[in-house]
Amino acid sequence: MHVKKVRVVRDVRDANHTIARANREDFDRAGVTVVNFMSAPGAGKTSLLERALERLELELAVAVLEGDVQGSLDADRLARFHVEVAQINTGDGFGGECHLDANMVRSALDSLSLEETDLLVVENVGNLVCPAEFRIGEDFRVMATSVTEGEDKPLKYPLMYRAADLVLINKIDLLPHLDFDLERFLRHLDDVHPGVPRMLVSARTGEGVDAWCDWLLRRVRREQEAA
Ligand SMILES: Nc1nc2c(ncn2[C@@H]2O[C@H](COP(=O)(O)OP(=O)(O)O)[C@@H](O)[C@H]2O)c(=O)[nH]1
Ligand SMILES: [Mg+2]
Repeated sequence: MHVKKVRVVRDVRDANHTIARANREDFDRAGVTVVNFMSAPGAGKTSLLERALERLELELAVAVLEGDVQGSLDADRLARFHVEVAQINTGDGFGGECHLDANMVRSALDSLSLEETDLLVVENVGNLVCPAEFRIGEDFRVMATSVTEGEDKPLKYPLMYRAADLVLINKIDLLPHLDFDLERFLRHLDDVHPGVPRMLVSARTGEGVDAWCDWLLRRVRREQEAA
């Protein structure tokens, strides 16, 4: 008797992994580079994205997928740009989850023109734990952390700092007003993710944003050349 082997999806992580792979195949086929942008609530993801889009929208076809528990406040902030914006609310049928997973992202792909997109930025739900546990089919993970959060956060939430391909240290315009010890923070960052690329940035003043844009442009070009 011929017995067919069935791959049993054992748990949520396996299922997420399978869907993330399907997303990745769709992204690769469309030639789009995907960045999963993560941080604690309020670290400045949307502000940094607004700053970056001022330049990137002139150089690339960019799309943004906004993930929030509820509402479209961040998506509304991006309406002034020539970029396609889609919104996922985890409160609508996804149990109000604290992160985006591969299935949620998959459910939004039909509302984006992937074939016409060079760079898709997925702004994840603000949370310092859960988003790092779920791959969505992205090429890179960028984490924003801000100097108002304290130097100890890499030690308390190592997973997200470890998951990041690039760490943006935001709100450096506030350093003169804080007792944040940057050297200490960088030591803690290296304790959990030695040598991870990091950039000092301010969405308020624009400092460091060009370097971040350069990093994104290099990644997009590299993916396009490899295709
Ligand atoms: N001083 C200062 N404030 C910032 C900076 N970036 C963001 N903010 C403020 O921080 C708050 C949260 O920013 P937002 O972009 O919504 O963060 P998100 O929740 O990570 O998307 C807002 O009041 C921003 O104006 C920065 O570089 N410097
Ligand atoms: Mg935001």
